[in-house]
Amino acid sequence: MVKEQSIQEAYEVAKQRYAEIGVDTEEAMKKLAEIKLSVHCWQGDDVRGFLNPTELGDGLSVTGNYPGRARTPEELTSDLHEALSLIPGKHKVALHSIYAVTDKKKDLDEVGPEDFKFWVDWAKKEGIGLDMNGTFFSHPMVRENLTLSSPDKDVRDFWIKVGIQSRRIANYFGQELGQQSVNNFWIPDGYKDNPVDKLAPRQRLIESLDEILAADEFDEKNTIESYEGKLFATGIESYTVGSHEFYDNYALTRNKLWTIDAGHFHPTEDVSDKFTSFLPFGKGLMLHVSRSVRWDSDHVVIMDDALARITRSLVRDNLLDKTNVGLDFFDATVNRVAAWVVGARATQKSFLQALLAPIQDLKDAENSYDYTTRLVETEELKSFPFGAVWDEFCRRNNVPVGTDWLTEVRQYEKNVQLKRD
Ligand code: RNT
Ligand code: ZN
Repeated sequence: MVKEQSIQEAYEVAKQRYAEIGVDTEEAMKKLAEIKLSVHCWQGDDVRGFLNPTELGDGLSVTGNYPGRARTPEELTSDLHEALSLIPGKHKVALHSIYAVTDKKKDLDEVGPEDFKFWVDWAKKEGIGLDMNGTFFSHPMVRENLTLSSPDKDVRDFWIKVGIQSRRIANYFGQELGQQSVNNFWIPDGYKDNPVDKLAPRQRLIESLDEILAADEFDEKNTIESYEGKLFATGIESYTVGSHEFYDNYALTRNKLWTIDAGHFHPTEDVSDKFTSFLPFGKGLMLHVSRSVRWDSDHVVIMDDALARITRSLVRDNLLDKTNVGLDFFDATVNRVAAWVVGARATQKSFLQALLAPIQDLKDAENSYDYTTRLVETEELKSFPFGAVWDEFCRRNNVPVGTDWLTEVRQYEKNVQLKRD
């Protein structure tokens, strides 16, 4: 157990050190507390859902067989509760159509708000909001890797219904929980080999997406749509219908959000550089904070350079008001609750490190061409005692400090997860 007194003593020293460079640690903690993460439910059960749990496909894959996967709504909410109790602050949980809870035999295009009452009741109990994702994968109606852009009308119509229902569900979340539910659209559509026609699938996708939006008009207070592109996936290497430019333009022209998944770009591309290219024109962003290793591998988020660049850009350029920060990873080689906690806490730590900087001074140096100061100070900041501020933040939020949280996960694993067979 980390001693309360040593946390506070270390914090006082850190507070002094930061004050010397004009940084207010109390202010930084206040700002950090306002950053709500959208914690993805699918890390808990390897993206299977409850509707018709099949193997994941359509370019997505989960590897590993760590014991204790959640198999039912009760197990998944219990695991989520455990994870949320170890992450400081109040957050949101992101769902997918496949997490509908119903006794009736329903297909993916049939689930509606009534099948998410379980989740709304649970979210009310937890005091959190819910985000939504229509599920456009792992279903026999994905024909030859195509859904909303398929040349077959019956295929498109099926998925249009899924999209329409997802909006109704998200609107229900917003209404019931009193906070906007972001409804994210990602579709796997694409070709393994070189297409002859690159235009027609995109035109069909536009028509399908427009049809989904035209079905209902919802108050933006309750829900807004967001669109997530991708570079490629395994089996869909040559052409992705919903590319980044496609959704960037779709979001702009429909006044919706653009989703940037950190794993969906070329490995040398800096995703944080895109925020300030989109936001001066667009309504807002949704992020899927993820970690790609060589490709869109959806590894658990850690404090690496890519994450630091994301959080620094959002903080330094004051973009948090227009950005929804969600997580998206799925690793089945480690305890799944621990995965959530590591990824969420790493994201928060990285935000804190970004907040603990003399941002205006650095901007002034930059604007007066003093690149020497900029270089020296940003480099020095990396070894400032931000960890002591993080520990104090955890202590004040009544969550375990340091690796003490793992002791709790181990207990939970022994008493709950490992008892599942
Ligand atoms: C897939 C996208 C998408 C999914 C989730 C499960 O490449 O990142 O966001 O990971 O919807
Ligand atoms: Zn994603």
